[in-house]
Amino acid sequence: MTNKHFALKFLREEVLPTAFCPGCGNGIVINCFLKALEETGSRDLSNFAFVSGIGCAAWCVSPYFRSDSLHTTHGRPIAFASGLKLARPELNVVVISGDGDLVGIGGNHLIHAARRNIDLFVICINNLNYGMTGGQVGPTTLHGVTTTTTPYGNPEYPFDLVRLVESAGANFVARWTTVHVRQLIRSIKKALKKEGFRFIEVVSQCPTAFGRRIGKPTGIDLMKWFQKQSIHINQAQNVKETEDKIIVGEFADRDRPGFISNIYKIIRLVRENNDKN
Ligand SMILES: Cc1ncc(C[n+]2csc(CCOP(=O)(O)OP(=O)(O)O)c2C)c(N)n1
Ligand code: SF4
Repeated sequence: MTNKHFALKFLREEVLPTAFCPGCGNGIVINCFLKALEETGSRDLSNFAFVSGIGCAAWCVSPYFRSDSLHTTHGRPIAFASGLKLARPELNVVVISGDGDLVGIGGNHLIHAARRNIDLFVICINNLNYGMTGGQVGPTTLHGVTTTTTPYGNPEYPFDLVRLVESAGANFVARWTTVHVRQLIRSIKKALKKEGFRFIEVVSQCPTAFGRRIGKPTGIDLMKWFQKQSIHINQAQNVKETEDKIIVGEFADRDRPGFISNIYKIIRLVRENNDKN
């Protein structure tokens, strides 16, 4: 008898292998997410619903996860997920999508979902560019970096995603890279157990559309770069210049009631009031 990889029970074997390029970081994120589920005792995905937008990262869940999923329009997964969670509060609703999808075209949904503290778990795979469409500059692309649309270097500055989402009001916020698999699995396990808005940014490699334009043409080149540039939030406080660093760690861990319990409290009050009248 052959020993199957643990992740296969969560995946649709009939559509494997994935369509991702060799060296892409998306597989590492899928593996970490499924490992976290395995370690928290999940045997299948029946109490989950996954939502993604458009882009390579959005393909992580659909069609590969053996679960219900919505593969939605570009930028709108959080809007779809919010409606789904309101209608089916008993489901664990998880959004896995890219930085262009969640923070570029979908940026407004992201900050308002964090402000509402709505009970969604969002994993943003930040590969620092629009990968699927050929490597254009995006709102997370580093300053000065060469992309297909910034051949002389990016004149803009990137969002600091974790600070943005933390200050908007999310209950749980973390950033890791694809090099930090143990830490990422730990944060995913923590986020899965919490209510409210939970957000994990994973800085991930896109060798095909991004890496080869900055002299890092393989997944390993980019991962070595992430490792070199990463600094833990606790150490970053003692370092003067952190602009070119990837600050990793957990940035918020709060326990404010989530939007679902707040709104259902109001629904109950309205019903009680109606019954009286
Ligand atoms: C409304 C709309 N605008 C633009 C596009 C083209 N488009 C498809 S994927 C994509 C970028 C996705 O980037 P990201 O979310 O970072 O995912 P990645 O492919 O890098 O994983 C864009 C702009 C689209 N599909 N729909
Ligand atoms: S283009 Fe980039 S993000 Fe998309 S599959 Fe290839 S390596 Fe991954």
